[in-house]
Amino acid sequence: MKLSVAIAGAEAMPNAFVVFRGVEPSIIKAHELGFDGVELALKRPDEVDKGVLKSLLRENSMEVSAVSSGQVFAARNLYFTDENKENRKELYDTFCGFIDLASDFGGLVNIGRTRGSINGRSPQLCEDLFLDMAHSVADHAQKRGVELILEPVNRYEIDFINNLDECSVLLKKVNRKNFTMMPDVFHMNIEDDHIGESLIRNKEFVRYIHFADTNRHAPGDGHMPWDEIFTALTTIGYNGWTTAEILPFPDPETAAKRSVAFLKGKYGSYYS
Ligand code: LER
Ligand code: MN
Repeated sequence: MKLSVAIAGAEAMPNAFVVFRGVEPSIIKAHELGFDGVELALKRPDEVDKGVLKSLLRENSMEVSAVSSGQVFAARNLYFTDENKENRKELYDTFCGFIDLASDFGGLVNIGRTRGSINGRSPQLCEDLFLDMAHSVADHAQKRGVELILEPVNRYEIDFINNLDECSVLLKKVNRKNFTMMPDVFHMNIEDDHIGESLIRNKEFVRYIHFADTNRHAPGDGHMPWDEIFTALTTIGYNGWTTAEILPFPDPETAAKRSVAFLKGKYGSYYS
């Protein structure tokens, strides 16, 4: 099982859930601390220079696990359920850029909060708006050999697709092979009935995982049922990326070191 950490550009908003900022120094730091890869939490596709990224990854034996898009929602207010045509075009272009980037780096693009909310509107209208954009971006991703991964997010951040069961229902309507799911155990702890059972029930779509503890600190620093989670992951034969998407508490380096030590310990017990 491979371990990654979410990082962002130097100008990421204070509320970005990343350990390190500044793409280039973060890759070096993440490698030194024992991660196998980085998840790029980007606002825009041109935030990274592909040539620089490629050599940095090679020099540090690192991979990009995925490109994630939370900042597109948080910093640019672009989302799949928006009715405004110009905004939809800007979002589509942004996702096509992320997909093109992911075709060289990692092959996966996340859709978290940027799916948007319902916010008092017709749920059917919002679902139709989501599906329309989902199909458009999936078509572009298909041409580039890239996959999209939809992340259930807790009710305090968004009111549309909060748990894995709801996500699976929607993914069946999307009905594209390159459109699956990114569970995040922080959100599952709030929304899903039992984390292990839900992972097993929705296993057909589980493609990538975000890890944090219940307080969104480093794994091991809260009361997340990690043994239930690892038992479920081994039961479903999950062997993909696990990405620490955590708050930099008490400081970025300590949070990163604790994540690596705790998770590598669990990988040793469950995957050797
Ligand atoms: C936000 O809480 C989160 O988990 C992100 O990965 C989704 O945008
Ligand atoms: Mn997440």
